[in-house]
Amino acid sequence: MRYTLTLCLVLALGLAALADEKKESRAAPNVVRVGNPAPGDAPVKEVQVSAKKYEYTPEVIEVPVKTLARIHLTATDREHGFELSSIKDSCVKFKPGEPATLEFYADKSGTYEFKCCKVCGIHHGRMKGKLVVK
Ligand SMILES: [Cu+2]
Repeated sequence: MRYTLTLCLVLALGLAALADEKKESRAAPNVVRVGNPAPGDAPVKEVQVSAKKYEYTPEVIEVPVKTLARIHLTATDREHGFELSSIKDSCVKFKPGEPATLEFYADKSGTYEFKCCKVCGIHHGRMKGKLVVK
């Protein structure tokens, strides 16, 4: 009997710890990190990008190499997406009033195309821009 009680207590504590962990990982639901992880001491460049049918402002983002680009995405008319074409699973979607942030550590210089990854209308396919790392 005592053994069963102890076991129940241990299980309950374990579940509570699990629940806590889940809460923590959900703390920042709208930040998506893509690509290689950034070293802890990497400089950060904050960039604001707004999206509407069918363009991003700005269309060209410049980030110094070996910098963490923290790209804050807002939509002004309807839901849009932002995806780095050459980076797998980098699509982030965001709606008016529900911004999102994409973090990308630019460890190599080059030009990364980005595009909308949420079908947003007839000219969705031309909604593109460039992230220039130099
Ligand atoms: Cu679109």
